[in-house]
Amino acid sequence: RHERIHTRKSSYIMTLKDCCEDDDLVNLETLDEDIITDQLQKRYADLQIYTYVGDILIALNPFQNLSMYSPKFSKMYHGVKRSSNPPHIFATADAAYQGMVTFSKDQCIIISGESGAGKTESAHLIVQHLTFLGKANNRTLREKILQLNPLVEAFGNACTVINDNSSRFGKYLEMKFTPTGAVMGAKISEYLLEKSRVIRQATGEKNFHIFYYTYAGLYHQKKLDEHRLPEKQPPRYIDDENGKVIQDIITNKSYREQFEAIQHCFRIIGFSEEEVNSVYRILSGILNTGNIEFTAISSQHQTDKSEVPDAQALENAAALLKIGAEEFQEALTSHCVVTRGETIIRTNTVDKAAVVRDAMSKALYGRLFSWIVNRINTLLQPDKNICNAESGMNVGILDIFGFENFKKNSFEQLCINIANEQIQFYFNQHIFALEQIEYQNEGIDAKLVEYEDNRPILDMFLQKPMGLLSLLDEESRFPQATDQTLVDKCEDNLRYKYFWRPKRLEQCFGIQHYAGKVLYDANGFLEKNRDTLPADVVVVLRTSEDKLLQQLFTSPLTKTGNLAQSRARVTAASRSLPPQLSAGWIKVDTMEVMRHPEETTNMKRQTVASYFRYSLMDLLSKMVIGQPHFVRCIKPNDNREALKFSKERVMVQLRYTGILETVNIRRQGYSHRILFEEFVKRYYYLSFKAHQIPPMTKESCIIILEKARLEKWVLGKTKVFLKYYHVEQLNLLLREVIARVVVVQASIKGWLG
Ligand code: AOV
Ligand code: MG
Repeated sequence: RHERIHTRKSSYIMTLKDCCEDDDLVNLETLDEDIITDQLQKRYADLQIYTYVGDILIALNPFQNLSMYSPKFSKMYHGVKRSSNPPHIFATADAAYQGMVTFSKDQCIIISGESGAGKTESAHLIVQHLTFLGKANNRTLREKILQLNPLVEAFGNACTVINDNSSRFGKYLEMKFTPTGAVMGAKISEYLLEKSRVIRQATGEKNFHIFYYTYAGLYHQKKLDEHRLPEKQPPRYIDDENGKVIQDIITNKSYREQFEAIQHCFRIIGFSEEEVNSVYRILSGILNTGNIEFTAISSQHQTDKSEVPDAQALENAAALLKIGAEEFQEALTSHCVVTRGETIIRTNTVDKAAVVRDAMSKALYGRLFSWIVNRINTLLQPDKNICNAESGMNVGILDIFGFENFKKNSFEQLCINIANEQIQFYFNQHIFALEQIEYQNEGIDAKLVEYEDNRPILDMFLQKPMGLLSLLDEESRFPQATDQTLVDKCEDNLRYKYFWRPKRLEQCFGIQHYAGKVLYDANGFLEKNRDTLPADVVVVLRTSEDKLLQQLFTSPLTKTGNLAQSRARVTAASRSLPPQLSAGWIKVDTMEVMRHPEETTNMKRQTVASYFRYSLMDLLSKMVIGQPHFVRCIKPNDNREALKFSKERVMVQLRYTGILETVNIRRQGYSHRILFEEFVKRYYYLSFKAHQIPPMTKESCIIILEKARLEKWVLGKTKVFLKYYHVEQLNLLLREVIARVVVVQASIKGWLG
């Protein structure tokens, strides 16, 4: 099946005609949805899972392992023209890398697609190829970078009904390079971990992978006792309908192997043994915390008091978290209120105590996750002796949780889907809006391509003060508000065709997302948005004798980085955009003071929704500074079956991602638009002598373009308009010329002795 890949030789001197017509949808003679889908289907049957639309890559999930990702393939796709080889994810990684080195510009690879479409796998393959290209002569660094995704994903991914390895957080991974393109470090930013999974999972779903791996590992190391984990009765947080979780953990070899793999990741990346042991203890502490139960003490006067009837779980948790059991119990069953300078202790009802317990587990896990990410970032920081931060460049890889539509959708799905909505908007801006505005400004005659603009939907969510997230925040501030009043409020205020309320379902509302209709159940929205962690619990956790745990609750959380920096990035990015766009580009209020939702002391409370806004802004601010490359993952069927191509499912995805329109604009349009001056600076070598810098004019551009024998380029008022393959050809020529110069210089040196 991969014959073609093996037989097609890669060569610098091939022309565009070598390109197999089928590889790029832009070459299709007639265009409609059916033809595009048929073409993809035909290719899929041949296991050609990748297809181009100009410079955009479509990736169909093969649902089987393909032998096309070995180092041999990395070599094959290194620095060659796209058309020399069949489409491949390595070619996209390569284009980003070459773009970074040639133009000294940051790059960003945006991978999108619905849940289970293959984003995370694609991200891994990109990292693999970039590590290869980055010539990490330091083997340890290479290994560290390769271990970083598996480690973070063990903590941030879980089995859902759609995907056994579903990302439950958004991840932006920046690989850092020296100006000559040697990899020197990496940095991860994490977005919106679905913490609620720690305490509860939907039917057929699981907790985060790491709980099962750890359980299996501790079992085989005979350390379950030490971690107060039972061999029979599963802890509540990982128990399921069958009650056979532990049996599964013990017998399933893969859990144990995964544990070994994670141990390896920790070691290679550079975590200390003490740190890793703390991590396992905290995880076991969380599982034991989940087993703490409460009953009501009813006396004549008080019915709202709770106690812990069986102290075992409480003592276990306290021992693992290295806190006092009594103080712990106090913090769960009561809370301090300060009124008029006086501190009063109020008791918690059984329900309230259970909520506090779960809030603590979520906070523990969330902070542990952030700590791991931060620690990785510290350990993978570029060595200052090799390159200072300013002269380095990076390729960012975005892999978020894909669009989700379950039978029951909650607050988490809403956030996930809004994030996807924002990524789609970014894609549209880049592919359609920006490009067409430039044609107009530059006086270039091009037919306008119509596309589905999802900005109104984003407005409905993000606008202030009447967007859905603002309304949610407003309701979250009222103690009397309920999930029902929230839905009422939305219905009264959101006058959009994208919002509706189903008749017989009380607490539900529907949203017409770009990727389809989703019905949300508002039950629990307010509580999830408030995400409160009582100060009493924080106080107790701060007394922990575990160094790591103490640190989790004392040092301020620097989650996604420095606000001032991201604000500066946004401002800089919006300046470089045409005014029509920059206003709506970053839709969040950059002046908001951002704190972690759990940092409740003194200041006005930060909700999940407002933190989410901030995260989105921060993410976009990172993305907009780089040259984007898009990978569109498509799920060929819903049964995860190899070789099964459901035409309807694919068609729907092609439609909502606007592929037909993308093909159209890529066919007519010019994906690269370079200022005359920049163009001359970059390419004058091709037709002028090195010391003979020509004037930075349109005329010089023409001389260069003609010398390179390119056709079909266009000149605007200030810019050269090029197709992606023009740029490819120019870069190859440039590299050849530079190589010749180097050879000549070397020989001159030789002659002179
Ligand atoms: P996702 O990241 O897009 O979903 P994944 O990357 O986790 O999806 O892919 C889902 C599954 O599809 C993987 O676990 C693999 O089994 C298979 N798969 C995907 N790409 C490939 C490939 N190139 N080769 C072989 N198998 C593949 V989510 O994270 O759920 O949105 O939140
Ligand atoms: Mg994923």
